[in-house]
Amino acid sequence: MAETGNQTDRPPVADFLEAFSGAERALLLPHDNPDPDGLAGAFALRHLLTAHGVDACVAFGGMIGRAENRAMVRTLGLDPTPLSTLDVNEFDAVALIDAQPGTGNNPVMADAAIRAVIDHHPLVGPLDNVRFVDVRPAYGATATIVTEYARDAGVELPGDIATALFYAIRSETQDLGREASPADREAYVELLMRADMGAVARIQRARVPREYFGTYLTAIREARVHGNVVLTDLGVVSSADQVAEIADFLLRLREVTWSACIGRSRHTLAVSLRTTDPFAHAGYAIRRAIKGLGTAGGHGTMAGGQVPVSDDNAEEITAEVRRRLLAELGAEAGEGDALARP
Ligand SMILES: [Mn+2]
Repeated sequence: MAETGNQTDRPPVADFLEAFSGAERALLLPHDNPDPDGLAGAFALRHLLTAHGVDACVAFGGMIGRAENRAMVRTLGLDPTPLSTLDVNEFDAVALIDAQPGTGNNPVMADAAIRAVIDHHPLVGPLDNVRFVDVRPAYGATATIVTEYARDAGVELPGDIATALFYAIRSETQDLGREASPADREAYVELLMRADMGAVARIQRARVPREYFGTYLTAIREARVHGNVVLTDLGVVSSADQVAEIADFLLRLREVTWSACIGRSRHTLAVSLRTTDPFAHAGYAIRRAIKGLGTAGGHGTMAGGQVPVSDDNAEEITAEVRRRLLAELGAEAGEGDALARP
């Protein structure tokens, strides 16, 4: 039976743990190219499951691309396993964290048998076959949901995991300034007292390779302003995370309320969309824009999508995505105006 939220005095964590009773080996999956929120949430849940006698493994599809995310994993000694190195048949229970089935950003298909979905993105489809569903779109981070689980279960999280959860809420909500709820604020303060702030600083100011600056150079050079929208195309990127980071970066442009970034890694076109309008629906906008081409999901002010491409059609599909995005956002079509000139 699927249920969302708490309907009795019984805390959701009790139902979460019950859903895994009898499981021997659980697979905990954040979305592909995982961010701090998915990773921290998965490791905290692993700790909870292990404390209740369930062996659990945190795995991920794609890659951990962003320098801060790599630094988080390294600095805090987290050890997520690339999914491609695992035999998924060895696990008898799967949980999705910070993700939902069928959204295209994780390897789980909509009809796959999974035990639990814990997420803060709006519910994408019915999850009738999932034993435990806790989806809270009002929350700014999945890390907040999981922090509540530990609190309610009376489990003290190790310092590294508390630090990871703290950094997750911080980065996901831009220090509680973006889509944060009172619950996020409460979890943030609770974790602040336990987090290793030296580690947080090392993560946040992670060192980067020279190519990182090249990405910004391309982003600015290729950026075009179409009225209310600034859009750039990074061409080939080494990870989809770069696309999201640049979309965040461009949204600081004073004269726009939307920023969009496109980039291609291997056979996937990644698209990120951001808005300063708290009443906008970036998730719906991007889903409409790439309908029939790919899959997408997201929150009100930030969303992402992925479109499969081949070497033959990448250019044509990129142009189509660009055209449809601009149309969806009511922006001027055509070449646009160069963002900056040297
Ligand atoms: Mn999240």
